[in-house]
Amino acid sequence: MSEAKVHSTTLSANDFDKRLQSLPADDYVIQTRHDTIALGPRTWLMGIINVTPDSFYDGGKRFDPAKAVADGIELVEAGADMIDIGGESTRPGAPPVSVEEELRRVLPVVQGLRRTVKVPISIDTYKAGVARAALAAGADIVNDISALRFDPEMAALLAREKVPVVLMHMQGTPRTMQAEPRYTNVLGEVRDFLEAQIGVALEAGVELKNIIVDPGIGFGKTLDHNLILLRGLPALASMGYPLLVGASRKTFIGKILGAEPDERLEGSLAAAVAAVFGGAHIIRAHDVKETCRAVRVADAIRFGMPGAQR
Ligand code: 7PM
Repeated sequence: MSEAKVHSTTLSANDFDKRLQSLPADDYVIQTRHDTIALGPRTWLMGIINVTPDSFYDGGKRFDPAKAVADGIELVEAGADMIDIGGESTRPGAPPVSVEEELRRVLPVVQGLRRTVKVPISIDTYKAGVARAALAAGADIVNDISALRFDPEMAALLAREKVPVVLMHMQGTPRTMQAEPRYTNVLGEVRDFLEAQIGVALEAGVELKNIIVDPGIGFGKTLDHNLILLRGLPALASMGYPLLVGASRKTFIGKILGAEPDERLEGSLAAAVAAVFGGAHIIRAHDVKETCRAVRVADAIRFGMPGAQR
């Protein structure tokens, strides 16, 4: 009869306490031009405003700037810690948009929200021209789904403006990414890609405290790839940069549940909670009120209540 292997997993009370103390990412800081944002005591929530006629979930609803601004204010009231404004759909095969058209869509919304909300505003664009104008209009953060690959001017702009950037992984381009996503080791390749693009950013003069990384859930990934990435988030969190995760209403949830985008709320909340436990610092979500409630409970389990003894 073979003997079952028994590993000692006993931690002294003191070791256990140390492990808990080291869990929260207290020293993760993002430096905007106006604020020092201490990530870590709790998970931050990025609410999404798409100012596009063709976005997969909320497309069309917010094409009117006044409506988009009103919705942004509502997202902040619902608990968004920052707002991400995008003017070009990144849906596979979506038509590209010119700088002029993208600015026509997003600038009034950036201006309107800058006047009315205090939270940081992120501009979702891979075009340096759009980022430049949005930053001048009061945006604080650039969310670049190409991680500096699509516009050779982006890195220098970010360095000059000293603003935080989200470097997101995508295999290929929005047009091609879902054709036949292929990896030998998706987690390792995403990590290597992010390290490489961090190198590009640093080389251009972007500061360490301005870098946020993101595995790009749904961007050139199969269902299995997305699940491996979400399961492997600790390997990305351990890179040492603030980690943003966007799974809200994405196709992989639809595939698991057999659900259309408007039936993906519960699945999105499950993914958000999984991301919190995987070490995500920022969750990007459409349904801010619901995600905020789910994440607050996840945070309390993970970190304890604010001010409580750990
Ligand atoms: C099709 C695929 C349509 C993906 C819409 C989407 C992310 C992002 C988006 C993300 C960061 C959506 C996305 N997703 N930016 N922009 N991370 N940093 O669901 O995961 O809104 S667009």
